[in-house]
Amino acid sequence: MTLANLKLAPEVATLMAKFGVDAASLNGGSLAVRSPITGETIAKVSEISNTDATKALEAAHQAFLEWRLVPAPKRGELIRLLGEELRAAKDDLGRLVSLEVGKVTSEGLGEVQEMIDICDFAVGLSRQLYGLTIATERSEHRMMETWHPLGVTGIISAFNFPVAVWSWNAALAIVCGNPTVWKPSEKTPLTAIATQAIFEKALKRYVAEGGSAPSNLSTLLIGGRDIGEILVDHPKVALVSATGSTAMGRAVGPRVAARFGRSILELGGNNAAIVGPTADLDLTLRGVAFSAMGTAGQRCTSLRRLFVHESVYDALVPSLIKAYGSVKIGNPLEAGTLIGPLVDKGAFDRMQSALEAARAAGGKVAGGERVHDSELADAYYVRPALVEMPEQTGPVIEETFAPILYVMKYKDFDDALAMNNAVPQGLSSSVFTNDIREAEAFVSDRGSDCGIANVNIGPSGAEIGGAFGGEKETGGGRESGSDAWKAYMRRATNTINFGRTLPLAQGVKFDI
Ligand code: UN1
Repeated sequence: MTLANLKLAPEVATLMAKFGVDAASLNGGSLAVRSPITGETIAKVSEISNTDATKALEAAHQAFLEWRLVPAPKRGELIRLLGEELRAAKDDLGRLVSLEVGKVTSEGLGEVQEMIDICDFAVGLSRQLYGLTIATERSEHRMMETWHPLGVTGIISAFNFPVAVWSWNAALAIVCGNPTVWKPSEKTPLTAIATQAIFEKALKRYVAEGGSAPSNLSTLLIGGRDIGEILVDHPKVALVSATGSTAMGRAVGPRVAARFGRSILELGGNNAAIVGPTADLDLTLRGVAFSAMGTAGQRCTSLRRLFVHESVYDALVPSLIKAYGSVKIGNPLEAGTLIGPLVDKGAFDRMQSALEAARAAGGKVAGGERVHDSELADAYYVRPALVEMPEQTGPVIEETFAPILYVMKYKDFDDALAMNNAVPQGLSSSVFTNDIREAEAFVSDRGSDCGIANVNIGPSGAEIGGAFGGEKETGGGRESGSDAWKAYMRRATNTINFGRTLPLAQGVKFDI
C-alpha cells in the first residue's frame, strides 16, 4: 500500500483495545495525537487538570509510605510480572511505538525488548541492594551503610524512546521502593497509556498472587508543560528523572535543586566517532550507518560528528555517501525500510536550517532533501544528510535532532580526540580502530569525556546493563544498569555501639 492510502487510526484503536483501553477515551480529548508516518490524527486524548495532577502526586506519596515497607524481593516480583506482561505484549506495543513515533518495525520491537531487559535486571537487583560494612576505629562498634526507599520518583520522558525510558526508571524505582509518576512527551501519550495498562495488568496478577501493593504505585499524567512543572516543583517528588533537550534540563535542574530535590538529567548529545588509519572499514561503514541514520537520527545517542583520518578518508567517505543515497526511506511498517519519518515539521525545519548554516560555513551537503512530500503533505520524510565540513564550526557544535552527519578529516589522533571533546555535550562517543594504543587512549583518563565511550561500535544502541548517561550539558545523570539504582535510594550510614563504654572518634574526650 502506498503511504498516501495508509490510514492508521483504525489500527491504533484496535491495538489500544487489545491493551484494554476504552475506545471512548481515545476521542474527544484536548490533546491530538498525530502519527508521523502519515501526519494523520490518530487519537484525541484528555489531559489531566493541574488540581488533579497535584492530588495524584499527594496520592503517590501516600503510596510511598506503604510500598517502602514491602520487602525488596517482593517488590521485584511485581517487576518480574511486568516483564512477563511486556513479553506477551511485545508485538502490539512495539507496533504502537512504530505507529506513534514512526520507528521502523525492528526498532519499535527493540524498544520493548529494552523494557523487558531492564525488568529482568531489576528483578535480580531486588535481591542485591547491597550496602557496605565499614571498618570502624572504635572497639565494640560496627559501621554499615544501608539503602532505603527515597520517595516518589517523577519521570519526564521524550518522544523518541516513549516507553523504554519510563521502564529504565520505573523498574528500578519500584524495586527500590518508590512509586512513580510519569509525564510522557505530549507527542506520545498513546504508548504511555498502553504501558500503564500493561503495568496495571501486572499489578493485578501480583495482588492475585497475594502480593500487597498500594494503589497509585504507578501514575500517568497526560498533559503539557504546566503538568511537568507541577511534577518538578512538588516537594514530595524526591527524585525527578528527566529526559529531553538541554533547554528542558536547564529549566528542570535548577527548579528541583532549589527545593533540594534530586534529579537525574538525560539531555542532549552531540556524539562523535573517530575513524583511525587501521580501522576495519566494512565494519566502520555499518557502524556509522546505523548510528547516524538509524531512528532517522532521532536518538540522543545518534552519531552526529565523524572524524576520519586522512589516509582512509577516500576509502570510507564515498562509500558512506553511496549508502546515504541508497538507503530505503519510507513507511516504517514495511519490511526493508531503514529510515522512517521525522517526528514533525518542527524537526524538519530545524534540520533544514542546520543544513543551511552548514552550507554557509563551507559544508558540502549530500542528501537532506524531503521525500514522499508529493504523497503526504503532513509527514516529513528526509534523505539523511552527510555533510563534509572543513572544520568543526557552526551547526556542528549543536545538537540537531535529525539525520545529519558532519564529516571532518584529521591528521593527528590527539587532535581528533580534542575535537571529540570540544562540544558542550558529553553523552556518547566511539573510535573505530585496530590500533590498541588509540583504543586504550580513547577510553582512558585523557580520552573521550563522554559517559559512553565505545570501541569498534557506534555510539548508539546501548544495552541496559551499563549505566546510561553523559557529562557536561548532557546533565550528568545515570540511568539503567550498573549501580544507577543508587540514585533511587537514600543512603544511611549507621554506627552501632555494642559495648558499655562510649569512645569518641578522633580521640575526642568529653568526660562529664
Ligand atoms: C535516547 O536516545 O534517548 O543507546 C536513548 C541507545 C538506546 C537508548 C537511547 N538504548 O541508543
